[in-house]
Amino acid sequence: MKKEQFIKELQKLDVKNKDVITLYNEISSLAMQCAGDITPTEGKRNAYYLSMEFLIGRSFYNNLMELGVLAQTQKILTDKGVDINVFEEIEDAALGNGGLGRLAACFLDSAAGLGLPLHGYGIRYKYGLFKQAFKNGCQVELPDDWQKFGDPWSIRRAGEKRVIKYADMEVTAVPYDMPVFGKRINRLRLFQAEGSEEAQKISEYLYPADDTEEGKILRIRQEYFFSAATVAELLENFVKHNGGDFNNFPEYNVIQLNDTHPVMAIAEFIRQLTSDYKLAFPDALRIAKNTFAYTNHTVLPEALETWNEEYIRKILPEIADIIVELSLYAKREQAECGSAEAEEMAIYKNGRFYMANLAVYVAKKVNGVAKLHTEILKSSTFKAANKIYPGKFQNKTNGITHRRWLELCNVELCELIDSAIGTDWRGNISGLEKLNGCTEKFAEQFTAVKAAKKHSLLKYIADKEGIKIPDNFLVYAQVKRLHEYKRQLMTAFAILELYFGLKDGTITDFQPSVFVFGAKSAPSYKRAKAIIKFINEIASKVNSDPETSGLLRVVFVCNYNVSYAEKIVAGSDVSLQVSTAGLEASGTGNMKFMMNGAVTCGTMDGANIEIVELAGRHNNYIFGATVEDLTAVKENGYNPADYLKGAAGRAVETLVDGTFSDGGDGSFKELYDSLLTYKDPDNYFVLLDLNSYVKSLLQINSDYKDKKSFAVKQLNNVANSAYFSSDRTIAEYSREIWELY
Ligand code: 26V
Repeated sequence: MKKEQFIKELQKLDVKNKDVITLYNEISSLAMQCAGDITPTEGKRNAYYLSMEFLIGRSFYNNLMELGVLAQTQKILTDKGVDINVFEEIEDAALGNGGLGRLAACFLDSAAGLGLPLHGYGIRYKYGLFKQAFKNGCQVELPDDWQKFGDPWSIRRAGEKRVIKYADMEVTAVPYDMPVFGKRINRLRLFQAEGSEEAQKISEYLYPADDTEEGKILRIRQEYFFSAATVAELLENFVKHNGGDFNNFPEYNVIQLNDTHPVMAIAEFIRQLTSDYKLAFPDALRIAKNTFAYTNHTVLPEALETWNEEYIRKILPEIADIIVELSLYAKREQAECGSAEAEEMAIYKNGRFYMANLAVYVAKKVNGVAKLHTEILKSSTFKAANKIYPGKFQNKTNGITHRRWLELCNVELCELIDSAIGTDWRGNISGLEKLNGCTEKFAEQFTAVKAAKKHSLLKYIADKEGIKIPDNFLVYAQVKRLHEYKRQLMTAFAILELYFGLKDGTITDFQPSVFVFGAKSAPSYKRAKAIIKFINEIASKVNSDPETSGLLRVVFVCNYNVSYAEKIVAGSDVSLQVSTAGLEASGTGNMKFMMNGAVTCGTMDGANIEIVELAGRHNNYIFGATVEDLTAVKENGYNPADYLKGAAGRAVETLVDGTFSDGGDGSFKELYDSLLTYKDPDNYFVLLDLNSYVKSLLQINSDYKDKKSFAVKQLNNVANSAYFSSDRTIAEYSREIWELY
């Protein structure tokens, strides 16, 4: 980056009579011009990250920070009478749904930061994840036309377009390149589908509804579309730069599959090697086995992708043939296994393709995303495969980029850290550990920083949501996708218990507290939507009750996204991570909160376990059943009604006793039934853990009275959060999977 040139040009920029969007585009384009070349270094070893989602968020501030010109840009703009914060009007690029997509963005950032050649490949959706509005407390989805502000951070590469063929149509994949700035510039290449109206649909929506055959086929088209375009490009580049001997392909290329969505790339790789380059199937398979690695991000059975063979055969017959062939090879290799094990590992059974099993069979390495998750993969989800492929499974605990999630979102805390331990930690995040020695000394200053960040958050919430929360409130936050296993409903019940307790005087001496929720529900996920409505009903009641509103408030922020998260993680005191043990693969929000000095109130699940291992259990609040406890509970027969005594019962009954209205759609009764009357009720053990959850929340509330000792707990979390920088995660992938060092 020619920084000086950028600064010079910026100084010359005429800002008069220009609206925010024009200025945004002009300044961003200037940065792009000064950035330099963004083509991967050909001829060398590169790693490629294939992902259906890249949840980049807002690029403007982050890119200027990475380029080292953010502070100067702010100053120059201020001198010209422009407040740099006006660009917050530019909405996020939300080309992802949640943790999986944000992880992909954090990984690209860290690799560039570490100077490692990792490049992203995905889809340039016309519309990102829907924008959320609330109507009578219910979620309504609106299209997210993120490109309406322009897309100055992408370069269209029309010269590198290629045709992707399906049995019934042809589609042109046009690459758009986005630079990823750091010590080196890496590239995120997103393909846009062009051609007929049908063709364009392929890159129109992220996760189009797939409850019909048509929807499922569109999804298969999407997965194949970017996988095929990527594979074709990598093979072509290899021939051009590394000679024609594909045996050497794995020496120069490693392809990481982010969950099962890009697993079709394996079949396509074999198809192109055998059909276009005339290799024998066994050779192509051997090369694939040395090229691909796969990351699993969930153990929920309903989220492990399987496809109806018929659908794939209809639009991609050669791919269907190859998957069947692969399943035969796998079976032969796995012949020594018992029939139950063979069944568990089957790639093709009962007319369906099991994409995770295909990935596990071919990938040279398979990884989980937190210690517990990897253990569950090895001992349960992929038990048989772990037995016959020892050493294939690895753990790579997730991380988050501390540049966006600390340096960008919490300048004030960073300055305090600088004053305590100097600035070296900014170059090497493990330096944060030095803070361990001075947590007592800095507790008061930390309290002041937290108060300032909380003030900005609460002001932002007041402006956006129209709900005013006083600055002295303790902030508990639960922000993440809405899903039953994440148990936002359990938090809702806990709030009701606090509310009733405050009203009837059984809870006294309570520090004023606000619960902040942020979450989108999948559009077709009725129960998750009912939970949103329920929480919004609770918020209206609690916030408008003069008896309690000085002590307890609830806010469900609308359209939670990366930019909102940047404010919430910096301004909160308590991070709620309360998933059913064993079900949250890792979580990454938990890490963002920790790094910004929120204590975790959570279950022994995902990366929470590693968080408390590092920051100390006494500095966090762990409650609820563990994986082992749940195994025992299930064996003994779980009856949720046993846990309805007292306050819990009263909270749960509000679903059906007329306290709240679901607008007449019966959705609250359905939630109630799912907890108490259906077969295998309360699948996620909400009632089992509710009591200990409320106790934990009250303990936090009581501990908060001693501001100093609470701040020490929070600082101990900051001091031990370096491990959760994605720089550490990426260094591990690079050494142990990608062999980039
Ligand atoms: C997808 C679906 C789709 C069908 C309905 C149920 C359901 C449930 C979960 C998912 C999640 C798919 C994968 C995913 O996003 N996993 C997340 O990956 C993060 C990054 O590794 C990790 O931190 C989160 O714990 C994990 O849920």
